[in-house]
Amino acid sequence: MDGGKAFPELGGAVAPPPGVPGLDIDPFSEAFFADPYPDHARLRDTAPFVWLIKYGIGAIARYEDVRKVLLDWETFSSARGVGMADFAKHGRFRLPSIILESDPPQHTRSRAVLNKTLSFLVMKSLRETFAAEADRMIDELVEKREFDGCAELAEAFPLRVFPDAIGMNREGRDNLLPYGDMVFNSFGPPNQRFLASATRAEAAFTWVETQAQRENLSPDGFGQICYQAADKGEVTHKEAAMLVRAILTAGVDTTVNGIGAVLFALARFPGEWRKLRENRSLARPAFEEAIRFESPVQTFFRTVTRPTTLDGHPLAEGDKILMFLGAANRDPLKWENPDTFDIERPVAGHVGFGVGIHACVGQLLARLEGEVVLDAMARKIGTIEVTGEPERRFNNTLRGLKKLPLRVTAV
Ligand code: OVV
Repeated sequence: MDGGKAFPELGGAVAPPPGVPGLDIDPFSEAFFADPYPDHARLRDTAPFVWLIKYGIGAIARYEDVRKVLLDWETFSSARGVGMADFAKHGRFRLPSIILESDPPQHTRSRAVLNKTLSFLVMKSLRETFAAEADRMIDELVEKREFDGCAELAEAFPLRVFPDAIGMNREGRDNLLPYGDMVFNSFGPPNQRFLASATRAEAAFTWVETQAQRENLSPDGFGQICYQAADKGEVTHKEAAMLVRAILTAGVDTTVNGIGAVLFALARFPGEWRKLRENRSLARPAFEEAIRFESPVQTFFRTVTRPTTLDGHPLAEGDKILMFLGAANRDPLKWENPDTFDIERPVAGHVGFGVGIHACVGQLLARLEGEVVLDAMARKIGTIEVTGEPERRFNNTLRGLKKLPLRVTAV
């Protein structure tokens, strides 16, 4: 592991500051992951700013507050890490990301390059290939009739199209999911879940660094766009490698859980599946609504840079704040029937991709993947049903399944 201490020393029953309600919720426990919604409601209903006693950390779960903090990057910094660990106090377990874990002006330079790398025009160039792969994959699954919606579709599709599109080697692609799983676990507390995933992905550290080098990316993959920007002096060549690392880290587990979310939702809400079959232009809105409904990325932290207040409570420089994106996306003060999956609702403004300068830079890629899969399904599948108990995959940041037994019929 590179840089600093491997695991931060954190947490430990810190009493709330005067006037801030303390809650005994552990948002990084399996009990919470199994059904976060009652606790999300407690977090939202108790007060705008609450205290998580177990970790000694302040938290926000209402839509308006989460949005406000996300938009105010000057007060709520990402540069000391967007996980529970504060880089300034606890060290870091990998080299910081120059996009995720940075503020302007560094962030602005990094972001400009990734905006180009993952632009609308680049996505347009990928669409035909992605759609053809989705068609092929759905044809096979319809033929099979019964399959695991996770392994055989939600994971299989991104793993089929993403590595080729960025221009990766054939070897080592199996590192992508364990590496992402570890990094997304690292944003939570240093619990057993994180330690176990770090052990599993130990070898992936050097692999990801090597894979991000220019000579290991094919000339026609979109990873090269980062290096072309470096040739023009927009970032250094070392930074280009760091930006490719960011795409490799953030680009797979997220889309896997996004596609998993929409499959699971459509299987549980047959009325919505019917609407999609009747009107394929709902493919993109359906994916978007699934991002709101399940919030594959559940939480991120920020670090306070200067004295400020939240709900009237003073915050000091160095305080960490936990933002519940998933709770904000189901806040009844913002959303009508928030717990209903409705592919025709006005879903704009959800914070599943964040908002502000750090809003997901890969969201066009995520939407493209979601859309082509749903479009192929709507043309080829008649009915979808869940045939067995779905199993959750537990991660400190990501919400999703590891198993989703499905049966489909042809149209
Ligand atoms: C959004 C995200 C998640 C995980 C890693 C990164 C970004 C990164 O920049 O490395």
